Amino acid sequence: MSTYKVCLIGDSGVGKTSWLNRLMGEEIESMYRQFEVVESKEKEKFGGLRVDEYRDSDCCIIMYDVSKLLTARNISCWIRDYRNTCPNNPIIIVGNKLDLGVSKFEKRKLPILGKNETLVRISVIKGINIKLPLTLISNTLR
Ligand SMILES: Nc1nc2c(ncn2[C@@H]2O[C@H](COP(=O)(O)OP(=O)(O)OP(=O)(O)O)[C@@H](O)[C@H]2O)c(=O)[nH]1
Ligand SMILES: [Mg+2]
Repeated sequence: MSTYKVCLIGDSGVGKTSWLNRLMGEEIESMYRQFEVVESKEKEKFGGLRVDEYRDSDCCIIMYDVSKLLTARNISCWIRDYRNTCPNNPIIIVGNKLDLGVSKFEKRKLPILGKNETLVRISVIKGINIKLPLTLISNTLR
């Protein structure tokens, strides 16, 4: 079975590490074993990953916090950062913290999605849709 390399980036505090930890706590079905996820370093607002880490990846997850508008507005910066190295790979935009409610003005802050860009909303804490980002990736890359 081939392995998919996934870059996981997004503003600090949106829940990237929590999501990875939660997934690891799940009973891992064989399908999910094929993912190798590299998360951007802690507390680096626009740190992102290294170019060589982007270059090796098959796709990217950009996480934001549905209750924090600034993190939605920053998605386009993260897209640009990844697209500099990987113009055509799929990007899954993951809005986390659905349990806190989606900000009323979110729609205005979200970027217009391009080809190969999909948006899903999840809640790590409530366990809503937490496997969906990986399912979408495996469907897209298959
Ligand atoms: N309400 C709520 N809080 C969440 C959820 N997921 C994560 N959190 C909280 O968000 C905070 C930040 O989570 P982290 O996983 O450390 O965020 P991160 O994106 O890894 O942040 P950096 O490593 O600094 O880039 C923690 O206090 C989590 O408990 C969620 O679904 N709902
Ligand atoms: Mg983290």
